[in-house]
Amino acid sequence: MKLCFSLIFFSKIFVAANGPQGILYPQQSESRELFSLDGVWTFAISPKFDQDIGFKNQWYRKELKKVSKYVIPMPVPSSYNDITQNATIRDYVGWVWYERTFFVPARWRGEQRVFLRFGSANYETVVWINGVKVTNHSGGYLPFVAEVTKQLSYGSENKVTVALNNTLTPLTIPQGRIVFPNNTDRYPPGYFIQEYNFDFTNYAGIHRPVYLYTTPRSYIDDVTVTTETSEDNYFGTIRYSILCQGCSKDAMLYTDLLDEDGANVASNFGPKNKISFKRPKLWWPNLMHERPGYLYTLKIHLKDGDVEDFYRLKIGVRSLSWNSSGIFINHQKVYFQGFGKHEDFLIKGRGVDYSLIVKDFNLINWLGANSFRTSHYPYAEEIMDFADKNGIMVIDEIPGVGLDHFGADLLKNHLEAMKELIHRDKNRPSVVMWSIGNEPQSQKPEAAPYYSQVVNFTKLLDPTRPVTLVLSRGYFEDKAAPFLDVICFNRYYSWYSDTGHLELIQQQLLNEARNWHNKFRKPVMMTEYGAGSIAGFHSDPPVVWTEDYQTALMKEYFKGFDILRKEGFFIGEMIWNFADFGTPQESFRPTACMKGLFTRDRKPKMAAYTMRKRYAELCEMTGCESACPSNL
Ligand code: BDP
Repeated sequence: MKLCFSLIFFSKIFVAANGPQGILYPQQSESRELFSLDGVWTFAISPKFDQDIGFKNQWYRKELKKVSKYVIPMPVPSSYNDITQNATIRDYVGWVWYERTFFVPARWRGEQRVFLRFGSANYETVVWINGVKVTNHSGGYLPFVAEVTKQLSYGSENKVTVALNNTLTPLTIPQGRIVFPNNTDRYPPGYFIQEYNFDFTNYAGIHRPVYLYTTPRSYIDDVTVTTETSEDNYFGTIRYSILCQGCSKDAMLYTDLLDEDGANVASNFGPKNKISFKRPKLWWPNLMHERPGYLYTLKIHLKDGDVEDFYRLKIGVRSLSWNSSGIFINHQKVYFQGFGKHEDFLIKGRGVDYSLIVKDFNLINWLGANSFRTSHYPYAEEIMDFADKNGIMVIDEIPGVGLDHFGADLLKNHLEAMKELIHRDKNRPSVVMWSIGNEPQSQKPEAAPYYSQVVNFTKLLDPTRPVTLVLSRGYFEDKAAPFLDVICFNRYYSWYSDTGHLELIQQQLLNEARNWHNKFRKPVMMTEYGAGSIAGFHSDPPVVWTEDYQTALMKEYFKGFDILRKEGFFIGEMIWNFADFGTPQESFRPTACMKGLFTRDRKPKMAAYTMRKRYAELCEMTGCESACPSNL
């Protein structure tokens, strides 16, 4: 393959100014070591009415078992809610404490830097190493990292302590509030409840892997990659910029582009450069090509005097563009066929679990889907890796669910979460759209300046992807749509409105989708529709909560979608939800939200078979014929 060097060979190396800025996924390499701190940690909750006791009494300087009467084992990663038989722990709101010990090899002393990285912990987190605070983080769904080189004891035992608080307030993303009822006849003194504007369990805990990893003193701190293809897809271009930490001005960076077999396709050097080459193997979405999800490896080699660092980043080469009627990948129009999901499972709640990830991607392929939305928060990097590899397009959503008032302080936190999300996922080919939230009260006048700022900020950080916000207010009142590239809307015709009247679905769907497009002249897609069903409930003619009703409802939507798709502006359908998922206790929910195609433990309902057939037929109509499932 021909190699094309750009003109910026000798541009100055980028040296990060104030400590680590990157949040690259930790990995082993010729120059890096990686230790997992996952396993069983020690856990304690704070006494309900003395929430600050752990801070006042400096629990992080002691052993938890010596300061708390009730110390139990707790798996990491996992939510803590469903692990015990204790309802107080399940429903706990406030500060909980985690602790574990670990050894650090003596060989790490000296020339290495050591970092401690959490994939996520919900929501407010403070971390100490050997009693010394090393970092804190707000937000439940994104990674954070601290350099701990100086706090560790080498060749001996160390202790990490984590204090974590799941309380949601009007200023957190997502919002919540603590409500103290004032009727003392009915509630004991100090009684309060946590309320929030969403229906999924606010699982809490250390939800994603915890790693300790090393880098050399000078190291590759961050990489940003964008790709494009020529109009005929004959040329691919990869642009990259690399941030180096601790590097001298003479440090050199080299890059090799490797194909999936490890063969070198192109090489280049410099901190900011481009690689252009002929006949790239493109990253295609599932169903748009026989070989979806092709990934290259960008191997980065830093040489700073006698220090060397190596980092390998998986990248997909694809172009992404959009206009008023569609989104295009590699210059071909995309039709989304997928669903909203949740990170949710029995016992572990929202904890990362590879068996569930692999199972879910098997089911995604079995269904013949090409996309999902990370409703209603960023999913684990381990899940996103599978989306990249499988060619599953992702609408990557921030946890801004159900926002109902829009002040400057909230905006600050929203922008920070956006920044962290883009920082984490900017290089993923699967991410084809940013979603800046779900179902806000976007009819409020304050929503206009608020969302215009979130959109501008998002575009400033990443101009290469379209931005959406998932809407539920009417097209006639919504104030956020003018700022968006794509209109996503959620509706539950014949479920929450006109319950039982399946005959109204088509009319309502057609009118509303057309009105969104006519008013705003943007591509439109439906990001939620559906009905609850309890597996095993049946009736003919169908009634609500039966599997029959759920499938009958879906078929009415399908008829509407087919009409809309032919009108050119309607770009996708995502059912709510992939699987049933846990909710807080509510009298109208039988332990979970039951709108899944699968039960919570991944057994197919009738709806799953109906969807599988639908997506196979859709593929025949919109996808690449030879990529469609043939065995139905
Ligand atoms: C929608 C929300 C989604 C809910 C769904 C429902 O976006 O999170 O689970 O309603 O009620 O409004 O099932």
